[in-house]
Amino acid sequence: AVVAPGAVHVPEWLPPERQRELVAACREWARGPVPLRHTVVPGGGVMSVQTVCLGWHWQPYRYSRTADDVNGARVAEFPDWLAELGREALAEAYGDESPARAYAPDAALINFYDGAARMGMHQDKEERSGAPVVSLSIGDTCVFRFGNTENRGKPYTDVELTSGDLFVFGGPSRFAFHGVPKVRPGTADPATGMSRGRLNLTLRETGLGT
Ligand code: MD5
Ligand code: FE
Repeated sequence: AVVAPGAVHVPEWLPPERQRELVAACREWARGPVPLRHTVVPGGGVMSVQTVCLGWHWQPYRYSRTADDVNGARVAEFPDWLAELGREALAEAYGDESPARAYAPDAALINFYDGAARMGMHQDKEERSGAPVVSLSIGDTCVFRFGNTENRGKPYTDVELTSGDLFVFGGPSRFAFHGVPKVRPGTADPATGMSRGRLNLTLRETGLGT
């Protein structure tokens, strides 16, 4: 479904087998070299979501190779197979005539939401690239709020994201405000590999080079 120009939602795109593979990979990345943690924002606030990064480490509001706000370690490599999955996702969302072949994501943010976690309305502006963001959801269903490019408020559209869903944000939707106002605890099918909570992977081109 095209939610807005450049914003495409593909329900249940990932088969259960691929969901389980991603969950297993995320479990490993969550252990290190930089552990899954609650990000602290400059004002001292602590995000309810827990995050681990690949390729580049995101901290509010910049990217670095090392996790200077956690343990100083260099983040895990962004694997080629995950970039290939990103290209498949773009081809699915936009069709084969899309820039899918040229898509070369070099950073992933992996977010874990427990039943109480939320993400406030924000824009993703740290990347120096207008390339699309690929979002993959696994586990509990959430309410995803897709907003406008002007402000955090209305108009926005609430979309339920369930396990296996793909969402691509490109073109005019790349810099829209968005957030996750609610997770629906206990809605995950354990066959996805998530017995509780919601996992979201976003693939991005940082435009930061090597
Ligand atoms: C999530 N993550 O469900 C979301 C999915 C984040 C974040 O927001 O920053 O880690 S990514 C949704 C997204 C990315 C880029 C643009 C837009 C949405 N958008 O224009 O709506 O954990
Ligand atoms: Fe975001």
